Amino acid sequence: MHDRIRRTFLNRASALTLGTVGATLLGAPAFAQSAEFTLKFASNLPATHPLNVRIKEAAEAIRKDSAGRVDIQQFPNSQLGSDTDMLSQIRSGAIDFFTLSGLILSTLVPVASINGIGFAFKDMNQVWAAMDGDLGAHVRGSIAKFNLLAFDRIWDSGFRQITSSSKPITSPADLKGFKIRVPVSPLWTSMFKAFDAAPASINFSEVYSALQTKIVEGQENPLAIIQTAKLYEVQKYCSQTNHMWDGFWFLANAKSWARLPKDVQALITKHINAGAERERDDIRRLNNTVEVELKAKGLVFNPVNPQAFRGVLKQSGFYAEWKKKYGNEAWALLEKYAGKLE
Ligand code: X2X
Repeated sequence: MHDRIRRTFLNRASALTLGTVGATLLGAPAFAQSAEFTLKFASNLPATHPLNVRIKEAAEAIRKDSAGRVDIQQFPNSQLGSDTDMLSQIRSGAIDFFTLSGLILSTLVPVASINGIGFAFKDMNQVWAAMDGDLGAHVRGSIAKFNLLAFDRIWDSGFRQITSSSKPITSPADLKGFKIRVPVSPLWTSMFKAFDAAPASINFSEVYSALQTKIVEGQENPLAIIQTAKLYEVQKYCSQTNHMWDGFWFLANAKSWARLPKDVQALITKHINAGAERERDDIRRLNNTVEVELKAKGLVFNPVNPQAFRGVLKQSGFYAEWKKKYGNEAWALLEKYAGKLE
């Protein structure tokens, strides 16, 4: 009994993030005073995903280069709530930094989903040219109107693939009536409706259990996420549709950002953008090995003919509809990099 209480107490004490109290209680020397700027970063991804690994590394570099003045606390794995919750928190300033898919951000900033238009980008060269070029600049400009700052470099999520527990998706016809989880975003729902699927909007924090309990048959995500979130444990098939490219904007609450001194802003910007470049490299390398690893875990892969899927979207009026929603200027920027879509 006594032991159990003590262990619980120790766990609690060591769980304190800003160690001063815990360290003193445990008899360790009370080290450095707490930081001058304590900032919260939140993400929906597991701690093992390259995005969180590189942000942890950047936070350490920032702590060191600022001689302990800046402490970025990291909350991966939807610890602070679902994407929908975290989006409200970054808007109110309850969290300072948040990595969010542009497609989900589009519930606030409509044009932010434009990079997710189905079968637009053919490869990563097109993606980086667009996102580091005029299309990305246009999206960041729109984000800035909502009291949010998007850092220059978008982080890679990857091309998305469809997984399923019931059957492989080999042609567009296999999507008819298919119960698929999609993130909370009108573009995702619209695209899977164009295939006559039955999309259900579910935040990422609920995806594993939704698949496990068979509330939905399938979901779609890049391989790096299928692996790090262990979705292969509750899915059998992986269809290599590459149906859209998705990335994470590193967002700051503009008001909390403006309160930071210029030198602190410069330090954070430098290390976070450098982290994004490294993470892009990690994902590129991971894409060469992850398929073999997932196959070894039992996932069954199949290729598809992307033209067949693209044809259905075109016929259904999907491209025309979204061109109208985004407007000619934004659409022209997408086509500048992806080529003519209609
Ligand atoms: O929710 C998802 O599927 C994820 C993790 O890919 C996004 O953040 C869009």
